[in-house]
Amino acid sequence: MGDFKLTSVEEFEAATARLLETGAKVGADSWQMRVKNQTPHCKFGEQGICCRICAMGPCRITPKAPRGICGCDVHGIVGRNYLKFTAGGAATHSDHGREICHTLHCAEEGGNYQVKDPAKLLKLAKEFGVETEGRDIYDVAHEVAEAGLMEYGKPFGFQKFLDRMPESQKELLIKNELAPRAIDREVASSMHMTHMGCSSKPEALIKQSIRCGMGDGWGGSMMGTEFSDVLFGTPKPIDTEANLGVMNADNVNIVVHGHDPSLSEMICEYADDPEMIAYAKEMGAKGITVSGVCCTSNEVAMRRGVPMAGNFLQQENVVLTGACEAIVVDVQCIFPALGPLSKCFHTKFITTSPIAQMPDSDFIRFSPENAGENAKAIVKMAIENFKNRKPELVHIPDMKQKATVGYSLEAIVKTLDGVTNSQVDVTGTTKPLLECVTSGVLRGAVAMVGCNNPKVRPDTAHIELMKKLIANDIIIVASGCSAQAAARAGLMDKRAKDLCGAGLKRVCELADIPPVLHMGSCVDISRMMNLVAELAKDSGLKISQLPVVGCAPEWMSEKAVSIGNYVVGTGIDTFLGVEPYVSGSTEVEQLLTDGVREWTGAAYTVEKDIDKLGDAMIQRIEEKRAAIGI
Ligand code: CUV
Ligand code: SF4
Repeated sequence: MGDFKLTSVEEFEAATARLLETGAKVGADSWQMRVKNQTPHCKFGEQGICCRICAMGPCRITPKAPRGICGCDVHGIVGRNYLKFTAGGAATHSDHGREICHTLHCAEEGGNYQVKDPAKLLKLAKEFGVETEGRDIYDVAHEVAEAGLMEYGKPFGFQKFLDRMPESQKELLIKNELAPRAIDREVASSMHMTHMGCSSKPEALIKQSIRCGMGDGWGGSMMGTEFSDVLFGTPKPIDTEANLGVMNADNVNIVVHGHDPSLSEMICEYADDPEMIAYAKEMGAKGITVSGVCCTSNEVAMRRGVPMAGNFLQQENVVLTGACEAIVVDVQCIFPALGPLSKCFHTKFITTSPIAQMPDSDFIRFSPENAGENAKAIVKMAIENFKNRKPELVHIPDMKQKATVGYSLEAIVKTLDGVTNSQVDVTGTTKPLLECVTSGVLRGAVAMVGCNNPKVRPDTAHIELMKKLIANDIIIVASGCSAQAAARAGLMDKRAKDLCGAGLKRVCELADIPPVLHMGSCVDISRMMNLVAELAKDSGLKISQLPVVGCAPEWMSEKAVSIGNYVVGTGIDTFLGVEPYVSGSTEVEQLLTDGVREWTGAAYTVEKDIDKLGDAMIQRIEEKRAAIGI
């Protein structure tokens, strides 16, 4: 097996420090410097007590001025801000899902995009009531795509995928008016409710925050995941590597960054093209290396084993290596800093989406129709840029870990099939996993998700929490930048089983899995929702009774709040390590950390001390076990 050692956060930091020295030489700015300039942050903003939704304001709440000019109190202002924040995130994820629906609608035999997983398509067709008998697979694909697109604006009914929920949770949501209707309607209603002179009652605002989030998790994001699987294949376990050392000094390095696999898949496709590789050699490189940052990296890692260079707060680092010929981005979580930073190096910063246009970038507009030809043009551009490298600036930290990724719900069910003592046939269900949990071999599961945030020492919370949880026989499913933190540390190496408690270690050995399972990108948190829904159905328990919790210890984006709301809305307790901007209102805080439990079966816990956050999760899992007598 060879020696195995986790990479420590100190080692990450030493590598970053070395890269920042290069940055200093070329006069580059960095987030580390900008954080200093922005500290301390505005207290009003931090507490969520500033309102600027009408031009009589901005109004900010102080002891002397307890109400805005319109008379809105602090609870109304904080609640409205929270709902607007959610709506931003839900719109973002859902629009990503919509793009994927459009891509599927453009799929054709021999075209840029094709159906790679027909079985999944047929399953979706059945769910959406689309006729499949004797039909061409592409006719089915187009009709399913259209049915998906209709979910965004349908005038009546709830999100189709709610039918995947156990009845208990679905009924609870319908009863409390939390079941999401059309996705766009939930976003628009949120914007309507937060207009001047509409809702200022915290209960109403928080309820809509949950419902809007649910439209993301059980609507837009879930379609994003499912339709991506149809187009690019449902992930299966695959080996890859993670951290900056995956970049190769001898090769043309292309880094994909953003979220939509329609771009990254195409770039990978053309980077593998023998014609392109030959061209790279002609230009003096030994080959082409594609690696990724953020969620689009997760997408191509899960399906192709493309290595992960880093997560959110490493995006500047890939340019600082001096060995990045092109950083190609689509949408979301892209630092505008990449423009000016690239200018300090030879790096081409290529934007591709009308949704994310940035100064100091080359804009090559990507669409399903021109995807092939534009991907080829981008790969060529990167190759031709190889000669412009400044050798004296090249430094790639020699640091990477092996990772096994690709644990879609389907893959988890299949992989764990053998791990059971059951006399009855439980294959193809979550029952083997349930058996591990009920017998106590596994104490429970934690879904680790979300971003990095400079407010937390980057990656420490993700990594330290995971280490603690697996040592306590709690299996981790991870996505987004959390998954990348795990992979870079080595926690997705199967040898990390030695860091687990005896029970989890045994499961890892029997199933041949790492203790932290990479379930994909942020939209793929929908895979986790489907997993818990199946676990609840297979066990006859409510979702809120399962010894399962969610955790976003370093979150930063609006999307993360939308996610948190749908995880809570699904009935899963959610633990945050960064405060949302709600501390200004005792009422809103009370609702989020307690009141919502009555409506959904779950609530939030916010705890900035990482160790205490871990203890709180373990305690919650044990309480849930005790309550169901296991
Ligand atoms: Ni969508 S939302 S920083 S890339 S997880 Fe990563 Fe994941 Fe947060 Fe963005
Ligand atoms: Fe001020 Fe009310 Fe206008 Fe907000 S809506 S800015 S609190 S007057």
